[in-house]
Amino acid sequence: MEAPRALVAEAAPYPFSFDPASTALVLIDMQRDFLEPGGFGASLGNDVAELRRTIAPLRRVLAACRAAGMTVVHTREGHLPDLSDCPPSKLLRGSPSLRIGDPGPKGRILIRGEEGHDIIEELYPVAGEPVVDKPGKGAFHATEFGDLLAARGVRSLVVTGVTTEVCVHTTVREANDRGYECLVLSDCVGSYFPEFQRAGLEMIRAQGGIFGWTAESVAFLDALAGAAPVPGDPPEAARRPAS
Ligand code: C5J
Repeated sequence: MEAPRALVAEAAPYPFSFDPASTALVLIDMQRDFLEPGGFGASLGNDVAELRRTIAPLRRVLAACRAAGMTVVHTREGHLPDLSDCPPSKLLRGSPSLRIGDPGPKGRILIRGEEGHDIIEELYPVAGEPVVDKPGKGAFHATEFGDLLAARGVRSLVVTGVTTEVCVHTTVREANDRGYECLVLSDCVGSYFPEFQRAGLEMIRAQGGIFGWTAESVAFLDALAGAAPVPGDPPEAARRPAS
């Protein structure tokens, strides 16, 4: 049997070790309604540029994870057309100008099958990549997410997507409780609110990594490419053949 391949990414609060064979890349809710100009998020007055800056680094991470043969899972937040999976507490909260299920700029807001509910073209899933439709903020609640990770032997998650303080946080907190090691890529998660982005990332790595680790995507990509040292490896000089 092949030994697990431990890679190490520079991360905070300390380096993150992972085996690509048991690690999944998770892309949370990279949906048109959150990210595209003219979508639901923009119609509420949010600056989608705050979220769109995640697209370019996430495309590089997605390509590298696909090339490495890693598990890749996408999620979408949304509801059935009859809203039977949307609790009144979510439907009626606050007094937004548009509610879930109302006609929005890209179809009914957060309803499965509508244009705005789907994933942006730049990060569109390819055949074989599961897409988890979730009615809640977290990826585990009322979905097959936990089962599909277990079926693939996943133990670590590299978490990306939007928004940092809502669906990313909810998913990471629950994943942590379920025993997954979570690395959140700071330039691949986004919030409409810069102060929430900063605080959201700090909360994850506070107190010795209370929910997980954070790293820039380049650190993860370097590790995946084998650029970072592997624990237990002899130092570079010792690996060089004697001349
Ligand atoms: C997500 C939200 N995806 N902010 N949803 O974070 O309502």
